[in-house]
Amino acid sequence: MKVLLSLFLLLSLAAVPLSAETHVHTIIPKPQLFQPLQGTFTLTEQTRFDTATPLAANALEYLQQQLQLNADYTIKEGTSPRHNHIAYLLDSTLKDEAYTLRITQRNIVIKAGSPSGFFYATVSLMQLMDHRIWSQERSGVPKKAWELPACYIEDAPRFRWRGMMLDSARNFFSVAYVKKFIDRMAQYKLNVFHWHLTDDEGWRLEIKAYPLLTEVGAKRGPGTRLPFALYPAMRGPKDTVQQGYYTQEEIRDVVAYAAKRSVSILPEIDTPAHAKAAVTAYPELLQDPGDKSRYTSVQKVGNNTMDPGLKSTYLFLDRVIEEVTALFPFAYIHLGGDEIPKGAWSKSPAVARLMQKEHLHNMKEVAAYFFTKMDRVLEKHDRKLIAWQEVRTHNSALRDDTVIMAWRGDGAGQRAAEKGQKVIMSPAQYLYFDQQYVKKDGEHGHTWAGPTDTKEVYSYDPTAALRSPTAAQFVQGVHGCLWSERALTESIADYLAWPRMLALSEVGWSPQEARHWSDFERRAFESGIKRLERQHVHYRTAVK
Ligand code: TNX
Repeated sequence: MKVLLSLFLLLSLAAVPLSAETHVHTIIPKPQLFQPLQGTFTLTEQTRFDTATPLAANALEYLQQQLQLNADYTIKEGTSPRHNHIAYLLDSTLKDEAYTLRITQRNIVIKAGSPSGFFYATVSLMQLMDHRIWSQERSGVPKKAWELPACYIEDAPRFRWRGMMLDSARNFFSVAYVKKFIDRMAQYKLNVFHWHLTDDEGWRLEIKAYPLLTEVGAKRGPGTRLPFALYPAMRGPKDTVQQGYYTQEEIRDVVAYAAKRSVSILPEIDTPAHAKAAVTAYPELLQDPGDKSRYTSVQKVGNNTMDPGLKSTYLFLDRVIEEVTALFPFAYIHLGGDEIPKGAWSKSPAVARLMQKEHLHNMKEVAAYFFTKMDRVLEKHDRKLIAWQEVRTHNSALRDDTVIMAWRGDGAGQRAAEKGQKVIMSPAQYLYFDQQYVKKDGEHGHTWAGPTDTKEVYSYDPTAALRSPTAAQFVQGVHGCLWSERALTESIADYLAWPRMLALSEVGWSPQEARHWSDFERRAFESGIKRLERQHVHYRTAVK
């Protein structure tokens, strides 16, 4: 039996085309082109850098900071001698995010046309170094010499949108954790941090015009206005107050931190549903006092929506968005739009008046009216709309550049792309990292869309289901979601996210035809996790 098994293993190994590349690099996500060259380059304190372009500044700063921590030196600027030298050169023929990296025994030459290109080249360079380079705390035994295998890399992403969502509403995550999360995204070339800042269970963003949003809406549990467990699936001790929000100053700091790492932040203000915290803070603005409807969301939260029949709802959101716009420079704002409960507004006199005036026939049309109006609000503030897929279903009045996030299975995203609508793929069965890896007692995570192990994430091809060849251009990219009803602590959040985020990184970046699980598995589980260990990430160790 053993002999048979080894024979089988040998044969299956032989069946995988073993390019030279498979042996020499451990870069995640896998670059488009990797050519091994002869020899190694050794980076030391004597190495000099040379850069004629300010576009490389963030990349260089990142490398220097890691060297300072782990080598106890930074490298100095200098153009000669022309060996033992790293050059950052501007090449404007290279598109945003693209780069080339040539390492020879004598020199390193990095070329890019954008800050992100320089940053990604640097991240690849660092992944070729000993994994000690990734440590975030000062090393007691600094490593002085760093060997790099000579090679040539040409690289650019498959998708321009490679996102990851963190839900700070259900469970609050500290600024320090959010920064770590963003930093790790950047290390794997993920470029959009989607920050779920409001939900039934909490409003986490300071809004100067409406202080009660955080005074009332950022706390839940005994003695507060929000019960601890709004959602029965919510885990955690029910007898303590759970609270937290981000001040505007903290937000600015996080936005700047992310920008240095080529990560944009997409803020989400979930409307009109998933808004129990907001409607509890400002019931007189957001709910019709004459509304006798009683309803619960799919997650069993009662009367959790803003009323689209009230003028004050739009005035409120307009002012909130004005502040959000001042904080987040990204071109898009996410307005939620998911899971409007059945029965919402059914007895709202304000909605009845709206329906009559605007000739709306049902609640779907009311929701469509709401989003059309909100899209105009965003337009006024020079922002584009992103929303969960529900928003497109009955609405053709949204601007063409509206992007939907398809989360309910693969089909919705596919249909949107085929209709020529911009879409980000976030199918729950592959990319919801709040789901269990495997179905097992004691395993962290939800069960409704999973289980989803790392291999399953890796197997996802965002355009595989498309029937028309022109549809692929509407797929903007991919997006993982870490909802936090069950991610109670940072270490559980880490566990749920890693190593699945390594797989996401490659799904979003690497060419489909270059992706093979066995090759990824080696890079991820032999080297990728060593880097995570260096940063004390509580990743899930088991492959299965
Ligand atoms: C569905 S996906 C939700 C979230 C939950 C998540 C739990 C979506 C747009 N809504 O409110 O947190 O499932 O997996």
